[in-house]
Amino acid sequence: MSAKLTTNDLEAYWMPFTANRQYKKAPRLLVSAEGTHYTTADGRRILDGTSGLWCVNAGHCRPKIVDAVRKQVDELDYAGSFQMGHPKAFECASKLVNVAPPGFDHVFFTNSGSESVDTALKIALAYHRAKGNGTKVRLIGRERAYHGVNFGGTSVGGIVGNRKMFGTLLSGVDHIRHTHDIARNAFSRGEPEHGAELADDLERLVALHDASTIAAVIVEPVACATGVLVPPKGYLQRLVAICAKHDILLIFDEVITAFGRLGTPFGAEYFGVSPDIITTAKAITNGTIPMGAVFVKDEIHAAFMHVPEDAIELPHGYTYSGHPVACAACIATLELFKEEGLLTRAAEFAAYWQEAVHALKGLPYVIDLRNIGLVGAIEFEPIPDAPGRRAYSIFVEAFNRGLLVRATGDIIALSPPLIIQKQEIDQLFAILSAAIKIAG
Ligand code: PXG
Ligand code: PLP
Repeated sequence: MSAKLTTNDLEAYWMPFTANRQYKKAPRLLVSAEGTHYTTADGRRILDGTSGLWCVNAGHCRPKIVDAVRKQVDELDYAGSFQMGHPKAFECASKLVNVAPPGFDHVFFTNSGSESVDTALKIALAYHRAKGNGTKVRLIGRERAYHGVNFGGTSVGGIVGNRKMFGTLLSGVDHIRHTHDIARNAFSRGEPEHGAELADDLERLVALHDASTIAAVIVEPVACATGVLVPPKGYLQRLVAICAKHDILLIFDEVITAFGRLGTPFGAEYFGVSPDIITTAKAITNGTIPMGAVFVKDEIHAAFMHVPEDAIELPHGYTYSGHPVACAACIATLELFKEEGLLTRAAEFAAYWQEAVHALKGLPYVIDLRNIGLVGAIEFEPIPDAPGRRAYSIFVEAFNRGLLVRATGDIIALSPPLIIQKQEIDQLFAILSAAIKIAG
């Protein structure tokens, strides 16, 4: 083995979504975690203001989940899911449909949000074909959307920087407008007042392409990764109605909003609407083991069940779909969520959280503050000709002061573990406002 391959060599690892050369000059290394805090390689405690990457909803290294994983690895390390099964996958699916909104009676397992999205898009296409509507082949996303990084998710995604390097992507994809409107909605508390009519942009695409060619629309109920765009009041309701009118499936990408982030078990429930398919991942195992799940309504599942009994209804799946260790982690996570009331806990803290977010008003370069559930965002005026640099500097300053936040463009996003205490919320905002004053 080459001598340069030591553990201190940062070179070999090509890090995802990272400025690799900049990072490796001043690495930020996390070595352990517990509850709401990480510990760095140099022994500093860091308050986790982002639940990892929006996934550690119950806090870090919870013994119940750790024990379940340990026991499972020891008992059944791996079992395939193609024409085979193991009990925990069935138990896990049953427990998941019990926490899902009414009507979502079937679960397809994946290993990530990106895989959940591509799975959902494929199910939508195959569903229409199974119903005899094989011309419904177009997929509609939304500007500024993040649906992961696989080809399907990149295609329906709407973040230019994530798309432009990768060719023409899927054909037959179009996008409706995003809902961000600082001019009318800056400093909104929860859902903004203005913009429900932006849902009508789907009617524009229906007029252009014809409903007979459109299979599905995919949206994040709250577009988190792009910088927390909260849907205007009435927007999602309008989108649901337009989809129903034209027999277009509505996919809610709840990779972030599922499992309590908004104060309800799923985001669909927060907004009182019911889509046709829901994609999840992340907090499904509290981030402990990779896993994703696609929830479908009975009507969709049933459409696949008309082929002969010995035919495979959906030729799709992953080597690790329903992995035993992921299923064990998921079951323990759902039990922990239930024991501690975590799927609704954000609702108890949302008002306190909202006040804390909006108390940042007036700090330098802050042009918008947004919040919903236990999610917050601070948008900054960009440095001329250096987009993203201001938020990045604040992120680094906050980290040096003991707080992990997420910078995306010139927006700082916040999403602490749902177990956070009020005093830790105060601490989070004290560090953040100091970082904004110094680095902003
Ligand atoms: N859909 C949505 C709505 C997401 O937020 C994915 C799909 C993809 O999931 P995977 O597991 O394949 O990464 C996501 C992921 C950020 C950030 O900085 C957001 C995500 C991932 C990493 C960072 O906000 N969202
Ligand atoms: N590529 C090759 C050559 C494979 O054999 C497989 C799975 O068998 C895959 C890709 C897909 O891998 P996964 O099922 O882990 O997504």
